[in-house]
Formats: sequence, C-alpha cells, structure tokens
Amino acid sequence: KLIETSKRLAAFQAVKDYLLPIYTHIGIGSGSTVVYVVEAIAALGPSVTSGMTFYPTGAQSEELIEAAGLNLQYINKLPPNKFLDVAFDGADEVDGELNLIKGGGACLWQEKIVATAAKQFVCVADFRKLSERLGTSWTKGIPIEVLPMAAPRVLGELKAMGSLEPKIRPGLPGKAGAIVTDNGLWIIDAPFKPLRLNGEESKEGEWKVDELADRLIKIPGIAEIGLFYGKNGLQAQGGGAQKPIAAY
Ligand code: DER
Repeated sequence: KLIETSKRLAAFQAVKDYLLPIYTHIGIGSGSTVVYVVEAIAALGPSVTSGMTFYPTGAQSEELIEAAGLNLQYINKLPPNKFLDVAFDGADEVDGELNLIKGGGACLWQEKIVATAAKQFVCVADFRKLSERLGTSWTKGIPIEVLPMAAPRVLGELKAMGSLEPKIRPGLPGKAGAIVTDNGLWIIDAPFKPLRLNGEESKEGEWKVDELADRLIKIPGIAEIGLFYGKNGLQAQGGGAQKPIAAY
C-alpha cells in the first residue's frame, strides 16, 4: 500500500511540475508507475489534454494511452528534427548521478528511443529505486535486448566482462521459452557488481556506469541496453539525453 501510494504521489507531482498546458507532444513509458502518470494526465481533463498527443514505448504503454482516451501517435511519425516536449517513464534503479537501470518490464529499447526524442525526460520511481550505485537494490542484472541467435555468444562476452550468471529472461507461465519483446527479440539480464559512479575513482574489477555501457553497446547482437547514461537533460539542451532531467 505504501509503495503504491508513493508511486502515485511521485507521478502526480512529476506531472504537476513538468506537464505544462502548452505542451503538445508527450512520451509515455512502460511499467506500473507510469500507470499513475497517465492517471494524473487524464485527470487534467480534455480541456487540457485534447490538444496533446501521446507517444508510447510499447504495447502496454499504447494500451494505457488508449484506455485513458488520450490522443495516440507513434514515435516514427515524429519528424527527426522535432522533439517531444517531455517524456515520463519509470526505472528499476536510479543512482546518485541519475544514471538508470531500465528494462525490468522488457520495454527498454522503445523507452530509450522515446526518452532521447524528448527535450525533457522525467523519471518517476518510488523510494525503493534510489541507490548509491546501480546494482545495489536491483540485483537481477542489467536488462539487455538481444537478437536471439546471438544470445549464446553475448552471454559468453558478458561472462568474460565479469557479469555474474547472465541469463536469458525466461517466459512467464503460459509462455514456453524466452520472453519475446515488443520488437520480437530476447532479453538477457546481466548482473554486475554495483557500478561505480562516473565521478568516482576507478576501482579494480568494478565497472563505472559509462565505461560499462559504452563497452556493452558495441557487442554484436546487442540491440540496446537497459543502462540510461551519458548526457543528462541539462547537458543535452533540447533533446538526446538518456538520463532524466529530474527524478521523482
Ligand atoms: O521496463 C522499464 O524500464 C520500466 O520503466 C520499469 O522498469 C519500471 O517499472 P515499475 O514502474 O513497474 O517499477
């Protein structure tokens, strides 16, 4: 109960602070916290939301937008020189530099596309998600979207990089075999020791967020990684940031 209340409070505050009535293009993430973001937006009423268009980050996000009666559009319809006014999404873990682990809901690829298509990316995550370093509370591993036929070799690379027991994410009851994402790919969850902040001294055998992310993204067969890192909203000035401008 406390967790749901904190998710809802964070979501309503984030929408209050960052969804200005003049905005027209808004990104909507995936997961259970973003349900409250959509509830907060819908509560503004059609006088505010009828002039807005909402961009999903996967099947669940699309359903949320439609069920709330909000205008739906897909990110491939946004001209490449245009940016969303703001995008809201959840996270599995947030560190002291606003680096994120995302992908607990297996939606990370489209989430990263929409987040980086926004001038402002706002992360909504309850108190359980905030850690000193990534990998502290979220111990399931960094979600990585991979081409299925490359998965065995990617697992080998991850082990060689020090990942502890990386695994292909199994399907839930009713789905034999691996989870299949909205993009028809698989997810590998790759646990690492807690990641050092980029501003910290390097420590033997421990990865820094940006170093690990830059290395992972180069592995053949990896489509996208569930580390949101690098530029933050302020540095990106107008879009392209993976890290949020604010976290609630
Ligand atoms: O998959 C994702 O990145 C989602 O944003 C997810 O991890 C957040 O989920 P939650 O809001 O249900 O905790």
